[in-house]
Parts: sequence; structure tokens; C-alpha cells
Amino acid sequence: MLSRLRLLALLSLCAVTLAAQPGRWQLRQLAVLDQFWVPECALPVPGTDRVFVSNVAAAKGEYWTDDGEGFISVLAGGKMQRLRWLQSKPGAVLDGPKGLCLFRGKLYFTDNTRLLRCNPEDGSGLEVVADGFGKANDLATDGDAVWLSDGLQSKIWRIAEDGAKREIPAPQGVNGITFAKGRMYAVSWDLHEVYEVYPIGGKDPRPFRLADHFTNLDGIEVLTDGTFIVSDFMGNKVCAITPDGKTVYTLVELESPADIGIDRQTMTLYVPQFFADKVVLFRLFR
Ligand SMILES: [Ca+2]
Ligand SMILES: [Ca+2]
Repeated sequence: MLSRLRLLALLSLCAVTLAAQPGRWQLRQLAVLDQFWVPECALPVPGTDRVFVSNVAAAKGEYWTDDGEGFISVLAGGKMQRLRWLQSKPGAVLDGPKGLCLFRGKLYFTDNTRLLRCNPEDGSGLEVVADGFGKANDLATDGDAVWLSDGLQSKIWRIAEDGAKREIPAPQGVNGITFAKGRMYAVSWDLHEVYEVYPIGGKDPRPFRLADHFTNLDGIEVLTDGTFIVSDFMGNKVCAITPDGKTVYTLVELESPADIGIDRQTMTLYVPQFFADKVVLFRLFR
């Protein structure tokens, strides 16, 4: 019996050693936070230990319904600080908060067909920036404007501070979007592919040709070294893509990972688990 256990331990050690290839990023789980209600997106606030988490707060299949239920949580120091930091109330209704972004001192978030913003300190001054989207999903900023993906209309919009909109070519079923070193990237849910897209416009998205690796992509972030981190929601995994865009490797398998966020100072990866009502914290290392 003992020798069998020893053999098993040895085998699992071998598996870990084989998985850890030099130069590749790995994850170590730090914590699992619960209490959320259909969490979609985690946004670490640069230079602080605060993290915003959007909660769609919906019954099964009602994730895009204007149900008057939705809230934003705040984590601090890797723990829940306030579950319902911003919650829906008469006159300031939230229906299904999803993508989050900080831009010029305001917290922006998508909410079904709308783009909203408020004061990131206390949630005050909630207002509608733009409306009329199909399924407003992720947000990102290049420092000049807020960019929004619409998965239903398969569009990416640039939205200025005053709400003025401009559209650029986007892949069908566009979901996560992000900026890195002056370039813009997007993932498609429907086509399970990663793309470079062009903020200037006039140029079609350039696919990475990695669609065989994924099922339905949700979030995308880029590390300083150029490594892409993507969440495959229906594929139940978070993967890394080498900076050359050619090689995919799995970092962790977990249920329904949605729109991931990274604290680049501590290299903490936040993974909202949409169907599990949890957010898992990992340390990225290599
Ligand atoms: Ca809701
Ligand atoms: Ca995102």
C-alpha cells in the first residue's frame, strides 16, 4: 500500500515537472472568493490593492435581460471588501453589468444595451454615456477613449468622453478586447479565434489562426513580455499564447472563466467564474 502511494506521488511529480516547460508562465492558486452572483469581469485598479468585479445578477439564461438586478463588488487585499459596492436602485438601475474600465477618473461599465460611468471612489454620479448597443460586452482604453465590444452586432466602438461613437471592423461575435503597446487585440466567442484589430479603422481583423485550440473565448489580456492570456469560457480553461502568437498552452482548467483581470504589480490573475459565482485568484510566475 505504501509503495503504491509512493509510486503515485512520484508519477504526479513527474507530471508537474513535464508540464512546467522553461520560460512558460504557470499559475499558483491563492484564494477562491465566493458570494458573487454571476460575476463577469474583474478589474484591478493600478497602484492599489482594489479590484472591481461586475455581477450580472441574473437567473439562468437571463444574462442579457433588463431585470433591474445587477451590482459591482470591490475586493481589497485579495478579500471581499464590499459585495454590493454599487447596486441597482430606482433612478440608477443596473441590469447586467459586464465589462469594466477606468478612464479619466471614472469607472466605466457596460450594462446590456448601455455604457454607464460613475465615480470609482464612492460610486456616485452614475450616468449613461451611450446607449443603443446590442449586447455591450467588454471595455478597454487606449488612454484617449473607451472602446466597447458588441457581441450581438459584432462591432467594436470607440467612444469619446462626450459619448461620440466611431466604429472599426470587428470579428463576428467579438467579445474580449484589450490594448498592449499601441496595438489592439480582440477575441471572438463564435469563431473562437484571437485577432489583432486596427483602431484607425479601414483594415479587417487579422486572425492568429488558433481557432482549433478553443471553444468560446471571453477575456484577453497581454503581459509585459507580450504573452497573451485568454479565457475559454465554454472550453473551461485559461490559456497562454506565446508572444509570437503561435503556441497555445493551458494554464489552468476551471469552469466558465469569464473576463479576466491582471494586477501587474503583484502578477495576480483574477478569474471570475460566471456559472460558479466565484472569483479565483492566481499568482502568475515562471
Ligand atoms: Ca441582471
Ligand atoms: Ca476585459
